[in-house]
Amino acid sequence: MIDLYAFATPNSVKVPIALEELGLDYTLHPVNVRKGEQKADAFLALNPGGKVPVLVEDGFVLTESAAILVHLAETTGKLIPTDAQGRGRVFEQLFFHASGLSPAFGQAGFFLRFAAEPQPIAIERFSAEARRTLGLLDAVLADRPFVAGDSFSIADITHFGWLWRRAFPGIDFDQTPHVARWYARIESRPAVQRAIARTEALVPQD
Ligand SMILES: N[C@@H](CCC(=O)N[C@@H](CS)C(=O)NCC(=O)O)C(=O)O
Repeated sequence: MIDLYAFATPNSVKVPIALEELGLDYTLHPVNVRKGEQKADAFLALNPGGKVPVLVEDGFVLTESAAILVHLAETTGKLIPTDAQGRGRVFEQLFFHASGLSPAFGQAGFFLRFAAEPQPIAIERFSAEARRTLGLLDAVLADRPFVAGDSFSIADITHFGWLWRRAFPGIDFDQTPHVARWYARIESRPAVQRAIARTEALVPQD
């Protein structure tokens, strides 16, 4: 039995995408990060880090979207290659996402939208870093159909999460045609569409 605690956020959506692609049943529990529910005691007992997503599988609690994707891929033997070089390429993209693209997009969005006082140097620094990391991804996709090689993998899912929410840091695909083509292909996958619909439905309509 799989329970997923999530919201309509870039890191959350990655997990429903993987679960839908793998054909696994799961129950989605909304954690409204706009209302601060991720800092409530009940949720902190699950994840002391106070962030979504959190996966609970038969009592096993796992945080960090990349770790969750790796766990799902390893337990099913899908969405990750079996050969060492293929796996290396997948991990290369997962780490690049977690340490590079994801923080740049997150900080750029924060300083653009939430900072109490305008912080031009921070906006400039993180927006440039967001564009730089997207440019690196574009160069990768000039040579490959998927971010880690010839087949769709958890590496595609991890990048898709933040690119799905690219409006938050004010990023578009105008200068990255390979990313634009890849994104459209991933977005059109039926499992991805089901996952997005379920994730968006977590937001209350009020
Ligand atoms: N490295 C974590 C980051 C998780 C994260 O930043 N989650 C955001 C939503 S995308 C969150 O919970 N934000 C609420 C907060 O920081 O209070 C992962 O990949 O799972």
